[in-house]
Amino acid sequence: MRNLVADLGAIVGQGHVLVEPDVVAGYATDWTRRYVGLASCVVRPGSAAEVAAAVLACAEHGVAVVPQGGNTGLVAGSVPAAAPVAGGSGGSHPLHPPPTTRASTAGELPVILSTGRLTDLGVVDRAAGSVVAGAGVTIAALHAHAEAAGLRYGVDLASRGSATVGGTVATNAGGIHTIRYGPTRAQLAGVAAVLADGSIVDALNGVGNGPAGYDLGQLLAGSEGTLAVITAARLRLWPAEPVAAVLFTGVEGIGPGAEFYRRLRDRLPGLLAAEYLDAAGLDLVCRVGGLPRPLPSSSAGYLLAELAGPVDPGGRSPISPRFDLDQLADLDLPTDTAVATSRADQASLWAYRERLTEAIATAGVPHKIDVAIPVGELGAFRAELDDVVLAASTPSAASVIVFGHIGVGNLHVNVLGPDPADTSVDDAVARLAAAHGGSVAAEHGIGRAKVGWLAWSRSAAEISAMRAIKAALDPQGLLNPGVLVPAP
Ligand code: FAD
Ligand code: 2HG
Ligand code: ZN
Repeated sequence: MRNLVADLGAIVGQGHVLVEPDVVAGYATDWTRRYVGLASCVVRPGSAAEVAAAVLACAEHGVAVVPQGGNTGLVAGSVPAAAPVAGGSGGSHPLHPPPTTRASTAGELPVILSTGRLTDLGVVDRAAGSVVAGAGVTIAALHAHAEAAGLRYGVDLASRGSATVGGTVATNAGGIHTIRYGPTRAQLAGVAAVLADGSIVDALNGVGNGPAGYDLGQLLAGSEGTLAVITAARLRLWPAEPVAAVLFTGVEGIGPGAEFYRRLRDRLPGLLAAEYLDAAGLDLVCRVGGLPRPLPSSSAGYLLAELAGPVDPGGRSPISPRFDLDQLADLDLPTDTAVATSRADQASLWAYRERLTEAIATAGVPHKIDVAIPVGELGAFRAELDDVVLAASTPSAASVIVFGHIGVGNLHVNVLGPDPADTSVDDAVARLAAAHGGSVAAEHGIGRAKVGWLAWSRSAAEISAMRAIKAALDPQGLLNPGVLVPAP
């Protein structure tokens, strides 16, 4: 391992190979603190050529590589396993390793390859409506860059300050604007990446990954670091749509919330976001965040909708609230619905939804089960959920918080209470999702946490095709072993 560290230092400069145990442990611990992995070091290449040389050096030493962007992933895909995983598959659910594991396996530990220095942002190509961004560019930086050119990037998420272009492509991230622009996959106009053998593929020229033949960029979307290290992406940009209003209203649970969403969608073509949170989530975010209650009344659930509107022709304000407020009159909204038209008021309403993940994290180490449920099944799924959690939880005093992107059925079930190492409740909720015709993973990916569940929502033929692709592109199984692809 000392040789590999020296080799990596010769490629990227010694200062960009981090070996200090506390520093490495920080990179090897996931955002939720539920997954604590083991790594030998962290390498921070500054260019695609350095990524290629670093991957090749690891391959020569037979050492696995875990690509990492902002480390905001929620399924343990961005951190190594707690014990080395052999040969590119496997899927244990390792949590909190005993200290002895660290010493006894140190020679085989993976290298975390951080993309934090790949932050080049190209000039916006207005003709094509796209921009090339380095894998380490944060989504917040990308938004600011697009906005400065009068355009918008279609994927947005509360982790925007840390989540990166590479990480969001690798997870095919969704987020709050998926109903309008689609997930990250839909924004991709090309990628550059380093394959497991150190070769560089580059399709950033604006004609995609080749109009004919296999589309490598689309293959890498959702590949979670198991097929290549993405070094940059060409991303589509959309015409900027000013936000006219954000509304926040009570609904009688997620089933009625889905019905209300359908009415909004049918009547308001400018719907940018439709988000749901249940009463437990609102209570928690108000308590932890010190936020005032948004509405005088209480409900079983709450729906937040963001509406695009035209620029004010009078030029007095950048947006024209009247446009959407008139349309809202037909919707039979509860009288105490909050409607925000100024940027500051809109941000205040968004805070109830966007600060929820952090609020949950302050309350404990959550079990996060991100599932996709057919929109028509949301009510039935929710009706069974509490009993399923209760039956699977030890101790039985678990608290359940449900929220998510209601328009696309991406639901985030968060459970606080059961021991982080106990996966019974996770398994039970994922099975319930599959029983309702849903998917065990919506937008966060499979990672290590869900690899044992893949067969509940993907066919044997699909999984065997995934294994074949993995084996063809990464025959030594060096890229993120144990993530996404289940062991045969
Ligand atoms: P990381 O966490 O570093 O990595 C995620 C995966 O991508 C890992 O498997 C890793 O190996 C791989 N990877 C990273 N970079 C590369 C690369 N360059 N090449 C190849 N593989 C790579 N997700 C959503 O989809 N929608 C949301 O609304 C959303 N909101 C969130 C809010 C909060 C507060 C938090 C903490 C997380 C949220 N997430 C959300 C989850 C997370 O932000 C996304 O999964 C995001 O895409 C991860 O990006 P990252 O750069 O942090 O990637
Ligand atoms: C969101 O939509 C994220 O806010 C995070 O996907 C979900 O915390 C979660 O479970
Ligand atoms: Zn989400």
